[in-house]
Amino acid sequence: MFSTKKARTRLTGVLAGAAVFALAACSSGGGSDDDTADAGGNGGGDDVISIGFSQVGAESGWRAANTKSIQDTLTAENGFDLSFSDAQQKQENQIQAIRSYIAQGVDVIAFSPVVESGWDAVLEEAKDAGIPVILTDRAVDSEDESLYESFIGSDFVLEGETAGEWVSENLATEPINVVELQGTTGAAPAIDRKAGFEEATSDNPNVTIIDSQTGNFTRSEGKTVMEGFLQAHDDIDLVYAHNDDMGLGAIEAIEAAGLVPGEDIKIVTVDAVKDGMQALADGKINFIVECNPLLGPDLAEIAKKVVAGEEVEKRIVVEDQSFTQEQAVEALPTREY
Ligand code: GZL
Repeated sequence: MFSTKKARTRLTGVLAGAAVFALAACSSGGGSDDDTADAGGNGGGDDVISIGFSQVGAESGWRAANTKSIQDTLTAENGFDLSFSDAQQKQENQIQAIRSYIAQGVDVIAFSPVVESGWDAVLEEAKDAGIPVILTDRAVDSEDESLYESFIGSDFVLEGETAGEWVSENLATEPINVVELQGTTGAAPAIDRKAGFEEATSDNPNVTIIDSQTGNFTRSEGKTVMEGFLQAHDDIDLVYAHNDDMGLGAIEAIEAAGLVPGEDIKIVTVDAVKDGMQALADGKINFIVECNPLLGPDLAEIAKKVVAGEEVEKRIVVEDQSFTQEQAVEALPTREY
């Protein structure tokens, strides 16, 4: 269990608070309800949790939904004082943000690491400062699991396997040439979705990945890379895109080339955000594996437990589902994101 700065401060605060209360009781009473008098000195009251969150960026519809879930949940009404930063998909910006939260003396830090590697030094600094860290959405490859309290997110390998199994069973009953739009280079979802898809299709000789390149999880880069694939290959049967946004960019490129997405070239993606589900319902995408972005409530619950010094699970995997075109038509009216 991480003896958090807040937990230690709370004990000190209670003693100090008792002292302050005793003094106030002797005085004319009144006194300010200003929380800055809090022994924790963290700007909020004793019960307010100050949390610093470093977000990857605003690169996709998934990221927008994830940010909304976090900002809608970590509110003052729910007992949080949230400091939020957008790293514009740059690791150096996230490291800078985490250092600023350490300097600020927040009770807890949470972040979605844009890439898996290069975090040990800054996580050591947080640990030395007695500030617990929670990972959301994406994982880090640190050997030292004491550097973070918990990971909350999806199983990206399973997402890739689900996509691959559907392709193998539904499309690769004859030889198919696949082009892959990878997510951000070095990001856990890109590494794992690639591995899962390859694992699930490795026993089907009909599946051949003829090209694979990063589209950085964005619609514009997905379109540009797909334009290159169409220039380089005249026998593409399927696009496997690591997220809806790159798949939507591929649709634009396919249509600009005079081909019909979902028919001439099939498309399988991951996320199941509204725009992707609409394209699936419209027949331009053939199958989508969901990646649930609504991580705010889980993060709030874990943060409260961590700050209270309670044990938490090291890895909390959120449930994902998948959708065919028919299922998308049914699901669209009630989708939250
Ligand atoms: C997955 C998340 C990925 C999404 C993309 O948990 O990290 O990043 O699949 C997003 O849409 O950009």
